[in-house]
Amino acid sequence: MSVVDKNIITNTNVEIQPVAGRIGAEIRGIHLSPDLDAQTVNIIRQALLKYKVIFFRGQHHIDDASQEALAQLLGNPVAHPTVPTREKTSYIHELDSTHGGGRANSWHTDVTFVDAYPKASILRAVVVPPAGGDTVWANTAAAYQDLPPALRDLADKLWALHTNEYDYAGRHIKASPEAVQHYREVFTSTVYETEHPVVQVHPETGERTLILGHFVKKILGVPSSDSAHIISVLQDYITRLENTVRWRWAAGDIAIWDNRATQHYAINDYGNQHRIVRRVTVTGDVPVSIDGRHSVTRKGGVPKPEATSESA
Ligand SMILES: O=C(O)CCC(=O)C(=O)O
Ligand SMILES: [Fe+2]
Repeated sequence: MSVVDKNIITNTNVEIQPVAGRIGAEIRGIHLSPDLDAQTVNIIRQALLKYKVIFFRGQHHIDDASQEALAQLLGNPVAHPTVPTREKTSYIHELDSTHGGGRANSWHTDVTFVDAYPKASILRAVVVPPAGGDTVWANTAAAYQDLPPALRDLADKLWALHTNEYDYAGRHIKASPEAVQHYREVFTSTVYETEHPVVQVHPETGERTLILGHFVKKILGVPSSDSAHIISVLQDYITRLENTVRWRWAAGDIAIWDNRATQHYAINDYGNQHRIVRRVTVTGDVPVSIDGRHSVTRKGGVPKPEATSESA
């Protein structure tokens, strides 16, 4: 039974079916294309803000070029800062399970090692294993609300350093050591370090969301050992199962997530089966803390010394 979201939809055949209780919805009745009318684009934007990750089945007609064009409906596509785009494309970031870096089985928000990290990611399933290879998303706004008031107060004050120096490619992957090493060299060809508030104010919804995930190197202003504990406590609130949605892919599916309000994890449970997904990201704003200060890139980008945080 489908749920029609009356708050979002008026006078269309579009249906929005929540997938889990706190995050994620499947949208039916939209044939994705760069030529979507304004009302449909508005439905997609509203659903993205509300459900934080939205899924479209059966979009077999979308190829690399139309995926890139589709991203333009949400903003300006942006290439990965260090990893080259797929051949003959401007923005496609491919994750192929047989390549180094092709299995993103670690909780993260995309590209948080730069200040204005992407606001949205659009992922298309190209090759899907017969079983396994699902992706899980977690709601970082709900996680913030779940924090007990004392932990919320603490998180509100914290800033963290994010870097691409230790990326997910090196974690639990089945590619050869040479492939992993090569990928790591490419991924960190420019090393970035960026300070983000742990709690940002979402620029569109006004919600408070947590910025953490595997690019975090440390919480600023506390010893490293304390930093690890604090990150782990907050991260546990983000990844509680009640706070997640899991998607069983079929080739031709497209997922779009609000990268400012989610983390995700690609489950690496399909052994040597082949899996390929392709992603386009859309430029985001520089995050703003609850007291109005902006994130700052300290290394690898253009420094903005006027917008300093409490770094230590
Ligand atoms: O492989 C996946 O399902 C997700 C990969 C990923 O982390 C991404 O596309 O940003
Ligand atoms: Fe990702």
